Amino acid sequence: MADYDPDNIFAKILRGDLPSHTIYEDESVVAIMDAMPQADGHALVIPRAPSRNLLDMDEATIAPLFAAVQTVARGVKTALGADGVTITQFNEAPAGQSVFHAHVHVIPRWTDVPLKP
Ligand code: DGP
Repeated sequence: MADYDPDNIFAKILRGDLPSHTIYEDESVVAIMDAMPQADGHALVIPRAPSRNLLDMDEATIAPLFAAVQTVARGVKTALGADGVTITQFNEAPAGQSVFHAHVHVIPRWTDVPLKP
């Protein structure tokens, strides 16, 4: 597996070197609005720990990350009156990953509304 690059975009956002719209944070994660949303309210939950993706993630990072994913998913579903929530997470470029700091997509969904391309 390729190495972790500490100058990736999400590492810069976590350090405060780049702006973002934060919707949730705790000691383990920061959740921000996605800059290229596939639906209204599309958020990203980003662990503060420097993992490249789920494949190299420390076990201690996984539980608080997915607890935060549940919190954010419940929050955006309620706040936006969504009918459901899609959770996605990509590992390495062939699987669709484009930013190489681990993150989980939380995408509110409405009946009969497709994702934006
Ligand atoms: P992926 O690596 O394919 O799981 O998706 C990365 C996501 O990150 C993609 O939906 C677009 C989003 N994104 C890329 N650059 C930025 C940025 O600078 N700020 C924010 N908020 N989102 C970004």
